[in-house]
Amino acid sequence: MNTKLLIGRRNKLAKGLDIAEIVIIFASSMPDYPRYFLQDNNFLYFTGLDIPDAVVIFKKLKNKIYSELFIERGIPEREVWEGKKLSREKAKEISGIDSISYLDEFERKINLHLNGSKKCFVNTNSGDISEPLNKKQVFVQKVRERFSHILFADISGLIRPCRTIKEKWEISQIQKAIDITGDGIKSIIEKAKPGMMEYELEAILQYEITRNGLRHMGFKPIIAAGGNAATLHYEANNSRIGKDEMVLLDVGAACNNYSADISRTFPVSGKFTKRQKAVYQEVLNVNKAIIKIVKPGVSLPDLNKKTVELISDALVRLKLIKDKKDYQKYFMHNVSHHLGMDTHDVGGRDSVLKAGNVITVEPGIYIPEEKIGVRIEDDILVTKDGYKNLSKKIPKEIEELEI
Ligand SMILES: [Mn+2]
Repeated sequence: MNTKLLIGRRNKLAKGLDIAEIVIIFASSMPDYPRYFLQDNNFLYFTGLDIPDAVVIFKKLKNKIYSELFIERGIPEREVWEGKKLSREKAKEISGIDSISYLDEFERKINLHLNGSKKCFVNTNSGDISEPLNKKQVFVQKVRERFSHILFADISGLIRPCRTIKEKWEISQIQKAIDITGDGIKSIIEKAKPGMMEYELEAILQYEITRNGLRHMGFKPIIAAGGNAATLHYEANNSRIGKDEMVLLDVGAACNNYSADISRTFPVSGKFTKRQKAVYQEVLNVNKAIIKIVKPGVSLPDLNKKTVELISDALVRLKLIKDKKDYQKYFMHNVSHHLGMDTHDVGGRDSVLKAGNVITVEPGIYIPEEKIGVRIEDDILVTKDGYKNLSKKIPKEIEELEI
């Protein structure tokens, strides 16, 4: 990533800030095994740094933004065990931030900055009230005691205008994640056989992703055979796949924290049953119809409304409901969300689309009593005059899924 991009993002952030406002973003901490380190997306977005336990602050000075970064100081005795910490020079080179201090100076320096501030934006990630306070919350608590005049606010509203409009570089990261996810999906469809466990298909996906240079997935993959596909967030992936079952995949690799989010449903034996094909065709038609209406000015609720209309008609045709109002029995989620560094990215459920947004389109029909669940999800870039389907190369036509 080049520093120009990062500087541009920080300048954009400055536009939403007033003098006497300060932004404090904490990096993630290193978790215990078996969880792997995953950087805080806001920290990564504004610094480009993938290191744990750092802090960055932003303040508006006249028309410019002042940035200061706090990183861990390398202690030679510990570095023998843990490896070298990122140097100040290297941190400066990657982030383009000139003022770099060590974390042991954070408390003293932040107090000076806070002295003149009226409002402070922090990425607290408030979380579960039964959990012990995380270090960000401890920080906020301390500052509140010391500076009772400072208002605190969560950072999400401030960063939303930045992160929802994707830069070219970000789109290329999402595209790479999608393409590699697509390779994984194709490989799964090729290798899947009745009698295999769902987690064997997960292993194929993980292998393809790793082999192609990405280290992890953007979210826990859903690999759901037969009736499991009717559980929307089925993540156990530990059932045996039956002979005539379809398998629903809802998966996405992550590239530099940018996630793909793709759903495909295929017949494990290579042939749909008549009923499966009928349901599949209906969902596919809705998927295509909704993608076609994506353009700037259309809102996510507009997409939902149209989806409900189309799915209700389909459910009547499939003889599942008589009254269209009953559609919720077989379709119970939203058709779209923003996609980016977070799989369900910042942007909100009610947003009006703008060029540069990336969203999912994911209609589905779930019939637990028939052990059928179909979802077809594509990732769509909103362009100036319409859309670009970033996942159009991943097979979804009936002929492509049958052998
Ligand atoms: Mn999705």
